[in-house]
Amino acid sequence: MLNSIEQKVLGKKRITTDECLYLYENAELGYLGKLANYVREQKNGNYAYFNRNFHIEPTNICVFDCKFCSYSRLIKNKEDGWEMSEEDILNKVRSYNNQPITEIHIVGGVHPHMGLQYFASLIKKIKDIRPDVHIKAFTAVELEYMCRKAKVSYKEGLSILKEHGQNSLPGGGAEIFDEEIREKICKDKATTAQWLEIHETAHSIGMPSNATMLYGHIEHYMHRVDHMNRLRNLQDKTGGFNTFIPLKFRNKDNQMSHVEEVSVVEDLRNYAIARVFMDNFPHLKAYWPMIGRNTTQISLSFGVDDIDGTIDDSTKIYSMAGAEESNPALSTNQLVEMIKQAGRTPVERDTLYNIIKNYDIISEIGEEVQ
Ligand code: V47
Ligand code: SF4
Repeated sequence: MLNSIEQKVLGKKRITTDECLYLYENAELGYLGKLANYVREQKNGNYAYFNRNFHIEPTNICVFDCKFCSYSRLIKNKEDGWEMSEEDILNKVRSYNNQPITEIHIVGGVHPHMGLQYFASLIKKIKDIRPDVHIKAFTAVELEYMCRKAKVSYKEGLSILKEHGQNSLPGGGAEIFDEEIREKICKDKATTAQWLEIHETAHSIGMPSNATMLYGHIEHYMHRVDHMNRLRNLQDKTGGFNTFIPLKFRNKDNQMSHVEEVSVVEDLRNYAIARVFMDNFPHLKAYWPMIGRNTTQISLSFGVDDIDGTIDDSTKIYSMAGAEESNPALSTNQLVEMIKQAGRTPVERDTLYNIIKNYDIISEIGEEVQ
């Protein structure tokens, strides 16, 4: 079977869900790396993308209680959590006024008092300060809650946010689509069908999005295959996804701390299989604050072509869950060096993968990298 899978991949043919499961169960790391690297280089050459962004997490107070989440504080334990005021948020945006960031990533807990109108007006105010910046905001879980509370359809809710300046959706909240596993780790929040419908609706009104998969907890390989297959099918229909982002489950300080984390070998195998299976996703992202700088560098040889952004110490989701990066921030210079050391060409992109700077060309013509 490995031989026929290899022939398909080299012939740019799609592999089936059974073949994907076979790879998870049987293929060793070196073999997978070779296949994934072939696909990666066909799609993205030697480029390794990053962007200049920062995160705003308006609150970690959440009406839901996902078992893997180390970050949220239930509304009943409100005093342990944080809530940024609108002025705090706008001041944070103003603090980047002289910096060439291209993206603001806004996600947080699902707060019962921060609704659609509040966020729409917030986005408008952010855009008034930085009209040039792309706003990637709100997971499908936050959007489902906002629309339900505001009694509007997903299309109406998303259109309001779009009119106020929101450009795209991040990929969070997908977790694992299998309904039985979802019931065990994050019951009550947006269902699989709702997550997929919200992304489909966003694509239909011209808002692209990303997709994630939380892996390495109580799911089995077949659940990862099922998850990626549902995304691949939706992408066939809409073409609206930019990037697939596998997220490794981290076990510190959450209700699933007894579940052991998977190995780095498993992380790399997972990236490689995702790259081979998700043939209609243009990009595969390793989110560096989650897996650390070393694994991120190696992932660039296992299918990954994007390592997210400078982030500037502005997210707590992973440090609170035990990720290597306790204060995630890398200067552009550090990201560029990290990529070069891995033998790839550093390319700064915007959210939609338009090239802003190719750092190989720039260093060849002697321009200073800042
Ligand atoms: O949906 C929460 C994950 C996600 C843990 O679109 C955890 O560019 C591991 O989706 N261990 C939110 N993961 C973050 C997210 C994201 C991040 C970076 C870039 C983009 C993008 C999207 O974080 C949640 C959940 O799957 N998460 N807790 C944990 N203990
Ligand atoms: Fe809330 Fe998101 Fe954490 Fe779930 S993962 S508890 S929805 S913040």
